[in-house]
Amino acid sequence: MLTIGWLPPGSGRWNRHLVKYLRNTAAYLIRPWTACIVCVGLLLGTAAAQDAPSAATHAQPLVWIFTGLPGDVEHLMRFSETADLIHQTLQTRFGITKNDLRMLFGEGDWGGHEPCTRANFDDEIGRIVEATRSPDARPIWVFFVGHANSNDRDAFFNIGGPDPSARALGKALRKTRTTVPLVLWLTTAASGKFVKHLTGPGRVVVAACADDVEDNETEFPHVLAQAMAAPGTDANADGFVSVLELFVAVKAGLKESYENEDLIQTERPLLDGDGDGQATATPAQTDAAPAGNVRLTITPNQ
Ligand SMILES: [Ca+2]
Ligand SMILES: [Ca+2]
Repeated sequence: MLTIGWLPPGSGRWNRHLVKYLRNTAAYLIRPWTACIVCVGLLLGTAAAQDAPSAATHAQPLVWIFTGLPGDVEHLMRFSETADLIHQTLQTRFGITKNDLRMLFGEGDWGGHEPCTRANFDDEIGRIVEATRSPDARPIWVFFVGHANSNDRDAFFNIGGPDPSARALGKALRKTRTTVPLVLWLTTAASGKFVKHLTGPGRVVVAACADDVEDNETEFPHVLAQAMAAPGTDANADGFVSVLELFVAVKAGLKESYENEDLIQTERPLLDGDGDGQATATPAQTDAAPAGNVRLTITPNQ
């Protein structure tokens, strides 16, 4: 109760009660505002914690390479060469250890890698989710290489056994922790159709083509493998190769590749770096900045 009752004005007791009354009134008025300020502060703090890159943003990533069914012998040889180059470059140029690198390839036993069957694929996707939830989680890069196809409703990555759909893959990856950077290299045909299912906070998604073109096969994975190995890909010479630098290098490589073959370029890679599902060929700062911040460290002897 905020009252001073009746006392003779000007008496010592009156003054003491007046001071106490004013103090109580001020406390009463300030309390809700203080609570609001604390709440807003906590909300901002939480938002900042969610938006802030994980402490391990620049740690070397864990990497998965999924190469699906390659097709005929000619494609088998080409995809094998490309997947091996990515696999080798990650180890030699970027110092990714074998323990941090998983590759599934085609069918049967090819190059000592486990086959990319549906069961193995699902197991590895489960491991990716688990890895993001580990207390000492590091960034994760995932490469999808091979073939894919689409219909009006969905797209499918061609592997041994039932093909995982873009929708199913998106659902399986929904439990990843968003503070752990996740880079998805969708290098196949129809990859543009995967983007809306796989985009999300903390993710950088690169697709070989838009969702309405190139439903046959892409040059993207082969150009990407070359770019990863090329010294010039570290365009700003800072000792790191970012997703953005790789994306820019692949774009240039594709342009050159199509020009050399005297073909009209139908394959235009897209990047979504801010998780809004809008992937573009010329990323705005909101997409480019996150893609520039996720990177591979070049080992000192390279
Ligand atoms: Ca760089
Ligand atoms: Ca975007």
